[in-house]
Amino acid sequence: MSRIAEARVIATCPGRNFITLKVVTEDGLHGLGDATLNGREMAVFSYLNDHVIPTLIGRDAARIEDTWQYLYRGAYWRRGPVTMTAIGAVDTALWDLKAKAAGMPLYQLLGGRSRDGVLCYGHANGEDVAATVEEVGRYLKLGYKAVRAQCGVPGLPSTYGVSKDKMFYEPAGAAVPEENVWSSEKYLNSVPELFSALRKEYGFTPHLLHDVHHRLTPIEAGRLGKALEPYALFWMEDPTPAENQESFRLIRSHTTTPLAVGEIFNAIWDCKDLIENQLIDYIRCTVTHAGGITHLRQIAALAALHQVRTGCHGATDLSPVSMGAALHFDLSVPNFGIQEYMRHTPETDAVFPRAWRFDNGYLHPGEAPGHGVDINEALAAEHPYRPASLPVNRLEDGTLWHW
Ligand code: KDG
Ligand code: MG
Repeated sequence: MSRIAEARVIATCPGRNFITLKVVTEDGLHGLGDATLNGREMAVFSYLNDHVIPTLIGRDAARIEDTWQYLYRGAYWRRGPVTMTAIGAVDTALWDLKAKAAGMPLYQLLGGRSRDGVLCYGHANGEDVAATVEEVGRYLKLGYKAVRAQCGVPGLPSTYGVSKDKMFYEPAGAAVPEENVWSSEKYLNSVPELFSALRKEYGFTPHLLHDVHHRLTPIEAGRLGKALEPYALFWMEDPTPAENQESFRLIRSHTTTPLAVGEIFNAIWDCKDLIENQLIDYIRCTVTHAGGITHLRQIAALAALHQVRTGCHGATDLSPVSMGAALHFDLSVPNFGIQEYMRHTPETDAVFPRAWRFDNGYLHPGEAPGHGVDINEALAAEHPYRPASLPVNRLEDGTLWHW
């Protein structure tokens, strides 16, 4: 393997925005990393271009760990989503390069297979209980063994996770954030009814998941977890904002519904207390937002000590490059739990040719050297970046709330 000759950041919008880092070595190999931070894309674009790429040129591409330490410790200003997404992109691109140079699929460098396929969950949603039940059935017919179910809340004009059109849910929209209305009281009354209907219709074999999206207080989350116990969820996700890791002790003391947290975490320090105190069951950090394969392996190793399993974030804002890298990690990591999987648009799939595939409820990273995802730069250039933001949330009285 040789030195890094060139690195560039590619912004493209084949239906939604993606930022991709391409690192090219002197011997002509290239590696890719996803650098997409939904709604804050240009912050990472600039961080990479202005502060990271100048330090990469001439560096030995084989020194993945040292490069990680250089970008993390060396920056003085540590952590945060922008910095860690940029580091994650470099790290993923270097692992891709190392595996390509070795002529192996990345999972072989990570210790080889720990399983035959990667269990994934799809996203079903509907305006009301009947529509959501029907949609879950559609996913089960497609072969999914696990489905996340989100449902409209009676009395609220819109809610997180429920599509406005027939396509799967896509939260990023207008350049200036849209404002949604939220009521925890209305939501809390409606969720148990959904899962009761789902278990009645499909029994207890399919795994069912639900995302609260950070909206409840700890005691409300405890109440919801308890109310959902009869329906044996695979997990209840992000019940409350997790800045205060200690608050999960309260939730935990009220419910045995498994808890999943971490899609917005970017470093091991964000989940250290949650993991060490066994306050969660699944850790949802990604390669993209949590410092790449190198750092995610460290988080997973800590989690393994405490019987916490992985459940990597895989919404549409994680590019096919992110999914490619995640699947090699998932296939190899001992304490794997599940992988989130939201399909991308055909335009996105055309821009990012890939080796990974879905088959009967499982994802497979494929046997191509590296992580197996490439970018068609000419096609990417046909889809220029368009500013788009995630919505914000207000309570019915106008108070700003968590989205
Ligand atoms: O960019 C934000 C989305 O990734 C997030 O809202 C999706 O919560 C999400 C999930 O679980 O996929
Ligand atoms: Mg989520």
